[in-house]
Amino acid sequence: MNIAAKNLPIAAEAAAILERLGVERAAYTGGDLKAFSPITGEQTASLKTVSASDAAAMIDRADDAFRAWRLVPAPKRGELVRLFGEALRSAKSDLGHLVSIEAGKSPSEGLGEVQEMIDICDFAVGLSRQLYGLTIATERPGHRMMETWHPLGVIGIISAFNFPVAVWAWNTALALVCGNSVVWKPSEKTPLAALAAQAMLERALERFGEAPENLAQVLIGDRAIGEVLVDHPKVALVSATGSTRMGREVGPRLAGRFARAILELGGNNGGIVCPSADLDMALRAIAFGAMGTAGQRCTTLRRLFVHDSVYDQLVPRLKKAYASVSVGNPLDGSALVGPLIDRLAFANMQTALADAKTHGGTVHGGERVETPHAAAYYVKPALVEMPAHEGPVLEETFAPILYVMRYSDFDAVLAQHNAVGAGLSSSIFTLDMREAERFLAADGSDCGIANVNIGTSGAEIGGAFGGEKETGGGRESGSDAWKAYMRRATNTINYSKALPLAQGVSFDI
Ligand code: UN1
Repeated sequence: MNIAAKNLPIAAEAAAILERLGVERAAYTGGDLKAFSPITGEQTASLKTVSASDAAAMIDRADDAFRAWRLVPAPKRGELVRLFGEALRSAKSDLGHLVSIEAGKSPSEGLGEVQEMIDICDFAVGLSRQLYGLTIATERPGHRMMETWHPLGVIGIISAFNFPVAVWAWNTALALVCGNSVVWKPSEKTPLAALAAQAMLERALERFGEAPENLAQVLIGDRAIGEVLVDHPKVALVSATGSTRMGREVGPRLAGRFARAILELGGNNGGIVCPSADLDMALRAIAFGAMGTAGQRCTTLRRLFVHDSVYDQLVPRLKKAYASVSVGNPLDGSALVGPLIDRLAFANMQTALADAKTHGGTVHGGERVETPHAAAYYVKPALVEMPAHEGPVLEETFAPILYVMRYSDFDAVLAQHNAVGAGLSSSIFTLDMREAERFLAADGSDCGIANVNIGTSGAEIGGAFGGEKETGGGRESGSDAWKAYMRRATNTINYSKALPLAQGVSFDI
């Protein structure tokens, strides 16, 4: 971390980083969108926003860029993403620090977010030589059948405050190697990190030299600007991260114009601690999963089912960890839990805790931690012992609340684990291979991510990221997620002198 910068007020620190990263001052001064740091609650900048008509024109220009970029060979497109990864490597500490300033993450988590960007760049560079189609056996003699993957169009990205730059990078790195242009609407709560990340891509574009203008653009603005992206006929795919409520609006609008959607919505992630679990390991995994990033990851552990036989060993230790965890300014030293993003997040947390009490829950923690900054919202993470799987337990509250419940029967707990709307991430802690395999089987966890002996959060690049049910069904970043960013053509070529018809049909004229 930049020790010298510590003495600067947070706004000056952010400005110094932006300047080092080459973002023009005019972009974040004198505008109408105010940016804040949740660390102190103070204003960091005021950004210029775009109007709806500007946004539409920018999307039109992105379509022009797409038409040129799609003709650049994929491995060459990969070279741009390789340069992007290099720019990110050189800016890692500055960008990580800015993520901490804007999202309130610990230095290690801020840097981790940038590392995740670098990792997806490496992944995408390799992918740029592996956008494979199949050759398929055909029933017709003298014919060849194959599939080809082509670039798709303008890709719209709507990202959330909690991963202000990594999720954009997941989408952008894949979209670019797949031959698409990108238009990004970042969260209004973290626009400075967006400007900085965009500047890194622009640095790469400059070094690359031959990319069309407007290949990647940022739309700074409010919800109405996001709507322009969702409704614009030239946007072929929108990848949107946010609440299930947001997805319920975005999904049908995209479907209405037959555009593609990658939806990364809420998570209400569960963990099961079985009788044979390594409790030391489970304790650490649960602590990071539930309290890390102040409970503001979509993969945060929110529901914990503990077997009766180990409940009285594990839960007192967990309570101790909750009582002693350091909460405070994440840039000041060793605090593991930083602030909530804003007052509303704090209010939502308090509402959920009050609701939990009316359902018979016993709440440990959850109170505000006072700091000199009246507009910053720090809380003690809350561990809530619940008598039943009901009430607020069934909903995602984007705050550090872990609901803990007892169980005695494995089949019953598996059913309960799956009995929520969301289906993002899940974990089981067990040394019993029957339980572990059952959790991963067709009748096990119904989530897009199912883990054994690790927590629900902190997925790495390489695996497909996303979830089922109300999480929206989208997959990003790893595995074959790239296919969503391309269109598939099936090609059948006849190199014979006859014209046999498939299915033995005859049509002789
Ligand atoms: C998110 O919270 O939107 O698995 C993304 C994780 C991170 C990504 C989280 N790699 O927790």
